[in-house]
Amino acid sequence: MYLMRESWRWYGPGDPISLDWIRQTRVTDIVHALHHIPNGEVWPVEEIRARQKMIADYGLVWSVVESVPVHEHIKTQTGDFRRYIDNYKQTLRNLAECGIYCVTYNFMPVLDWTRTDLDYRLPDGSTCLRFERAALLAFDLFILGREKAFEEYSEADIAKARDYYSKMDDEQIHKLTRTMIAGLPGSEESFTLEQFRHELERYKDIDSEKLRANLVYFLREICPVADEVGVRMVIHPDDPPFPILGLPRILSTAEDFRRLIEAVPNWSNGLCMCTGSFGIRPDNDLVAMLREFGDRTDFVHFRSTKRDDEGNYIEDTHLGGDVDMYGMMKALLEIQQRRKFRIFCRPDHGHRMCDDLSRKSNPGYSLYGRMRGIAELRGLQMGIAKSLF
Ligand code: DNO
Repeated sequence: MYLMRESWRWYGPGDPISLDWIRQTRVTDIVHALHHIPNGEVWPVEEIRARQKMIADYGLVWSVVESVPVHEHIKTQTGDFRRYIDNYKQTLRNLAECGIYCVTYNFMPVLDWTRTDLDYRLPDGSTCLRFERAALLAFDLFILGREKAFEEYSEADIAKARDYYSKMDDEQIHKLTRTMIAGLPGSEESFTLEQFRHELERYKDIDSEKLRANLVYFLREICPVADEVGVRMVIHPDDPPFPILGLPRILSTAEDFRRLIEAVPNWSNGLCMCTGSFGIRPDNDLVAMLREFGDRTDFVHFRSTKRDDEGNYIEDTHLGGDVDMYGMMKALLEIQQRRKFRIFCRPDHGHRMCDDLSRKSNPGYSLYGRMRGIAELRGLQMGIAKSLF
């Protein structure tokens, strides 16, 4: 019987959730990145090894990189993008030399993941991350003031956003702005409004087809190297999986990934199955995606969202929400038995609950919330595995 390997994302020595605590969750593997190295530069072997040692001192193994960030110049194919691609290849070689073979990345323009509320209170007193469409629109139309936005939304939407905005005080405006563009954990960029407008400008002539072409170009460059050194590149889906702020999207559906592997069939071209991101769209059949792409799925983010009919969603408990976690776990375990080659999984964002509420931690990356998640998932995995295999 082969189980998936349970991992935990650790942000490094500054993470309030220490390796000492992480090992008490009984996960075996660590998901990590060298966040101190500027985006686009090579990750030196010595630095990778130093982190591996720090992690190994706690009996844990750094198995997955999340992420080696893709420089904006690569996404837009401007400036120094060739140098950044060469650096990326070298980083992959260095990681493989250190025995790390699973690398997550995303190809989302300007912003990594986006939410409008990082501390939404649930009836039981815990808090979760939330995406509220009216808040996004209010930001886009009235705070950012993106001109084109007025052509993109319906009259009714604009009216709703205007109403939302008119009820905000300065502090709320400031908070929403920070939430949107100051960089959530894992994203390597943080902007002021002015800088952000400038970044958006770079994408004015880049639609999703162009962005997809740039991704294919990037993968055709790096995948031969990744194949050679045995690194699986697992792309993280767009989060949220629809266009925001006029920016193009390229990995929101099964069809998007299908197109990507048709264009770049290399072994190293893999997928990070983020159940929370893909799960936001009711037209994504997650279990079917696993059945189709299971052989390329080396890394899983377990998280469940609960959506309403107005385009809003909250991040629910790991077994709650809209995602069929039982179906996902069962499909993954079947794939795992066939492949044998270990699939890594981690509890993605957790609620802030109990002592989390008095501790500062990275939004989504609380201790107890994620620990509740991994405990529930561990039981689910064990229960299914024992009854099936
Ligand atoms: C958020 C994460 C993302 C993810 C990157 C992968 O919690 O899911 O920041 O790590 O998009 O490149």
